[in-house]
Amino acid sequence: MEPLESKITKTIVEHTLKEWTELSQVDVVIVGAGPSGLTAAKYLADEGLKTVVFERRLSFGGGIGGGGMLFHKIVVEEQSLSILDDFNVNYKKADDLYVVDAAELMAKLASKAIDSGAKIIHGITVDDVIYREDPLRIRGVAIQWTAVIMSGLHVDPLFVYSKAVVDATGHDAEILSVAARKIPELNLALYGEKSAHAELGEKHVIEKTGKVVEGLYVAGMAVATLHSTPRMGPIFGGMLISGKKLAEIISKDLKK
Ligand code: 48H
Repeated sequence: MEPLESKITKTIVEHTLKEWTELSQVDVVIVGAGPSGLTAAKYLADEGLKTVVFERRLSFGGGIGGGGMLFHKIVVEEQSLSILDDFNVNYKKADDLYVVDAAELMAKLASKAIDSGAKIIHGITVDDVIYREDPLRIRGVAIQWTAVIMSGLHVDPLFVYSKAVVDATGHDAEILSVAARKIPELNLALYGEKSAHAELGEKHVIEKTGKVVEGLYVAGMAVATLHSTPRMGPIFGGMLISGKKLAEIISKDLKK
């Protein structure tokens, strides 16, 4: 009889490898499992698009978990309530704002994205993109175990080929940064986010969400870093609306 220990190993390796084989080519790669990335993932998966989210950490939610200065609540404005409803997230009216529990938001964004069919993989850092010329476009990402990056070992990455890549990495806009630095033909410049102006910050992050260059899209706080728009603090409606808006844009682009 096969010992339990060997069964554990075989089962995990076999099932993981089967999924990784399927993930070598997808419709959409989302980098970052923060609010914008998870929201985009759910709505893209709802459209039947094969969507994978790579998250560097071993957790979901990005900046949600920190609430506002570690107070475990965040706020949203009325315009994002329909998204909270789609994710079954509870909220309480407080004047003209709505208060949401940070842990509930993180858990439910992830849970609904997974239920819709998006695959979320933790412990993976995206550290480069794939590109093609004639016409110039982004065609996927290079991925590495976060643990390998932390170890400082020289290990070559693997690749995931895709029709669209989403930078949902937050303040650092890491994917846009690497593309701007390593593919100068893209003429991509990041101007850095502006100081706090919550109202304008929310407005601009939503307005400027979208395609950056062919195959490369931006959502969430990375939009502010790209376009030099203001930060807004722990009001998260803009992040959710940005994620949903981007899913609509990509779905349209991929169905052309
Ligand atoms: C894999 C990566 C990589 C990488 C980063 O920061 P996030 O929460 O991002 P958004 O844009 O969805 O939400 C921003 C919001 O949390 C915020 O910071 C706000 C509203 N700030 C306002 C203010 O005034 O400060 O999530 C990004 C996620 C994180 O989980 C990272 O670990 C992950 O992306 N990530 N994953 N490969 N190269 N870079």
